[in-house]
Amino acid sequence: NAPFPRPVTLIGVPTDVGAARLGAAMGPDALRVAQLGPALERLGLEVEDLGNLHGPPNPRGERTAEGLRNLAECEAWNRSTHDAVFAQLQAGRLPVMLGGDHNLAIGSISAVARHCRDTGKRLRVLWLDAHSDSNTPEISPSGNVHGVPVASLCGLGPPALAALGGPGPALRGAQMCQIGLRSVDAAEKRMIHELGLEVYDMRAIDELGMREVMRRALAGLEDDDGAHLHLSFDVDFLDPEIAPGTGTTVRGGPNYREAQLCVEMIADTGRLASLDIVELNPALDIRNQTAELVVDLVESLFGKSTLVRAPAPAGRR
Ligand code: 6HN
Ligand code: MN
Ligand code: MN
Ligand code: MN
Repeated sequence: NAPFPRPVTLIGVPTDVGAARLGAAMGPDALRVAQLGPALERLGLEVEDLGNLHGPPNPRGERTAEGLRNLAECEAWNRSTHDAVFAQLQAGRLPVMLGGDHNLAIGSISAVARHCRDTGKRLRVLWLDAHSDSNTPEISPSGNVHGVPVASLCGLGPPALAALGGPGPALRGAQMCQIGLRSVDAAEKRMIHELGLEVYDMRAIDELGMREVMRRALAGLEDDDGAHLHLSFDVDFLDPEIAPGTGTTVRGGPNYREAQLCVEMIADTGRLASLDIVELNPALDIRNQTAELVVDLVESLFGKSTLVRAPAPAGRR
């Protein structure tokens, strides 16, 4: 598994302060019960589990004047996440966030963006999700922070989140590619265009097939050794028939084979350098099957394949 020489650090982020329902805070331990660390070690990777970050409990607050719920708690969780991720990247390791709800992506991706600025790397973010998570507080129908991380990373919304990694937006919309969308709020549709995100929704996957969608989404990465690929993997990307253990399921997602091809093609680029696994909710799962599925997919993401893989012929890139 030559593409992943760097060691992996697992970072538990047991929070549900950005979510609509309780339970995602148990996600990190469900992934440990499903043997995520040993699975990566079997692939020849060196793995260290830092345990869980600490942060405030969920006050289950109402929306405040800022338009969001639990903003102070989300800020605290994201500060710890940012610092932990930045330290691991500086140490030359590949951080894997065990979430936790998707609000934690503000902390992790702002840290990745800061690291890329410091080291002159080109950052590409892949966002696998049923949702776009591009609301601002003004247009959010729920006030839940897991619905606003993308706009926050692009500099919109309260500075507590939007300027978490320092002044100025962490990200330009064009650096992010979203795949699997099938539930986008009315005003959020316009925001996707304003931010300039590259989006492949379920209709694009139906029409083009997962292979062509991923070929487009990953174009150029394989040949760019100065690229840093961050994957933010929301478990609700997957079809709820195979992944019931998450709080905001939407029917009609990628099936098992499509999901496998998606992560296998990411592995083939050899550029994966940081990863969020978010929105796993064990309280809604059936015998930890969603956590086990995620571990299976993460193995493929880190290069597990059925056959010995020959180098891709030049024409296939
Ligand atoms: N997630 N668009 C909805 C909202 O409340 O803003 C749902 C967001 C879901 C967020 O799944 O990470
Ligand atoms: Mn690096
Ligand atoms: Mn989602
Ligand atoms: Mn999400």
